[in-house]
Amino acid sequence: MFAAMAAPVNNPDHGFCRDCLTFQRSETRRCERCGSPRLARHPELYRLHLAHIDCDAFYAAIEKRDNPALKDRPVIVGGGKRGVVSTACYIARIHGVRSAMPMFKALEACPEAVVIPPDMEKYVRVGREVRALMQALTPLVEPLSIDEAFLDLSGTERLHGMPPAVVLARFALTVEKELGITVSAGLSYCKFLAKVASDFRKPRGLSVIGEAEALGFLAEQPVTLIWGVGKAFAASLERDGIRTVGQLQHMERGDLMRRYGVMGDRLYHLSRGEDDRRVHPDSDAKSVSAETTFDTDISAMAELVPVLRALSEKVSARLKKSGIAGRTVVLKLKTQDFKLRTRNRHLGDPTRLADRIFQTGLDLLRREADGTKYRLLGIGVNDLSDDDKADPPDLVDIQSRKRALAEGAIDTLRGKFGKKAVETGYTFGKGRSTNPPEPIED
Ligand code: DCP
Ligand code: MG
Repeated sequence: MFAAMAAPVNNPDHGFCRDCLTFQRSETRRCERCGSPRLARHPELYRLHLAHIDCDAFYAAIEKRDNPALKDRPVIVGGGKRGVVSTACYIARIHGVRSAMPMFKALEACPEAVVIPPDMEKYVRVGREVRALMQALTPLVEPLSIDEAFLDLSGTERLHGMPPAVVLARFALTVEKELGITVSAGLSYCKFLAKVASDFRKPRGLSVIGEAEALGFLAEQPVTLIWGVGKAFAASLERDGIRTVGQLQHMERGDLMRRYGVMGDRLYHLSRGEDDRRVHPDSDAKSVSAETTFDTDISAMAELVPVLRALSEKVSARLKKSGIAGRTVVLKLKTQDFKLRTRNRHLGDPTRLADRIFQTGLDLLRREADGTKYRLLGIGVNDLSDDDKADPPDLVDIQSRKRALAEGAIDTLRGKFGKKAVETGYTFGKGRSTNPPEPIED
């Protein structure tokens, strides 16, 4: 194995084999030891430490694992109430089948496909197993969804006896052997480019974007590569004549911010490969949240707001019951195409009040209500502490203070007469007329 080799560690001229994990001294096309063509080589290979790992065709890969007869057949996981493709295996993708495609279209493109209804319980279980293997590599694992996470592998070289690049390759082999599915990994110096890299050569990819090549690489890319630039925003950039990241590299920060606000700042930095976001380890156990998935995707504030209010009250009730409060409010949205958006707002002091959670969430939500259709909305707090220092009356402004007092009164009434005794203006009547979905708690 790698660690046992008397290897010239960190010599950038040496690549390694992704199948037997041995160093490769020369420019051979195949591994000198096992003959594999899967060699990793890059001038910065042994210096980079920020990784993004994403499982390949996740749901479909699990179904193929569990039924070997499907191995060489096109497999689509999906259907059910929404009637869309959740994912398709890479064979079905050759025929043009894609996630979120209506099932009838997918079957037009690939009539011979085997369609399997989703088994979420199983996928969640495998997702957890993948995560446990990640956490064995570093405590700095930040999950983004069921099948992907960022990992900060800096400082782990001594622990593993090998540089992060090799740790990643070994991880991929372990997942294949132990869990029977495959992953792709991206390695870079920042989150943005690590995520871009992991998508490069799927399936079973290991791609590297180094610092030296970042600017040149980015210059060639379409603006949609930038995290947060969806179809609608790309269209407005296009109206301003901006199509490539390279064009953004030539614009000034002030100009971008004047035109596009906070997003302008992001465009400025990310287009230049500047991203200092750190990897935040999984903080599930340290947060209280509630979320709901809609029956049909929604984009209108008028429909999102009452749900946000109901969820905020739910979170607040749980905080109050446990005698705790949170200092950071987290808004979570999942778009129609399953992209997760989380937005945080740090409060001056911890809160347990539904109204403060709601108002903060509302402020965050307004920025995201850009016509995007959402399938999931969630709200929560983290940075938890005891509630003795929560919502100090002398720190909140007069309006919030009034609302805090009102909320205290509502709590007392609900305590006496039950949950439905008082409904606020935001949620009043919604339960009867539009049948809002029940929040699902984390
Ligand atoms: N998913 C879904 N509907 C979507 C997108 C994804 O139900 N529109 C589910 C099914 C996927 C899983 O989430 O298997 C992970 O999403 P990815 O975007 O990572 O897609 P895959 O893992 O399926 O494929 P890839 O190899 O492109 O990562
Ligand atoms: Mg995936």
